[in-house]
Amino acid sequence: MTADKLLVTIFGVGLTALIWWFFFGKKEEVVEAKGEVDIVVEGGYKPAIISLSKNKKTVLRITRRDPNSCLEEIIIPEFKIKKYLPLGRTVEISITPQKQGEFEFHCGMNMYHGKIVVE
Ligand SMILES: [Cu+2]
Repeated sequence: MTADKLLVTIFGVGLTALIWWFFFGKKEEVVEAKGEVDIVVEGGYKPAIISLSKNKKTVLRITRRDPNSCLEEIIIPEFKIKKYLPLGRTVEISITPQKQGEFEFHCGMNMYHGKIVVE
């Protein structure tokens, strides 16, 4: 194998790994909230999957940076939460999960999704 072929192969493998990471690795990242967690709203929720402990109060600190009006509301049905998120300001939502499970949250139009995992 010549040097340039080797280089192309290495580049190809690297690119494949990067694409895989982008679509599978990054999105499935679970962030553990230790009493509080920061969530940035920008083209979705970052992080989108948050793990909490049962019976422990957790503060979700949510900051919307996306001017898209679609994301101006956050709804967490399980905790009966519906909050307006002003652009660029941090809104704090406190929740104390009473049971284990996975609970979705989403924007006002149910287009962007995130998940709270209670362990
Ligand atoms: Cu929406």
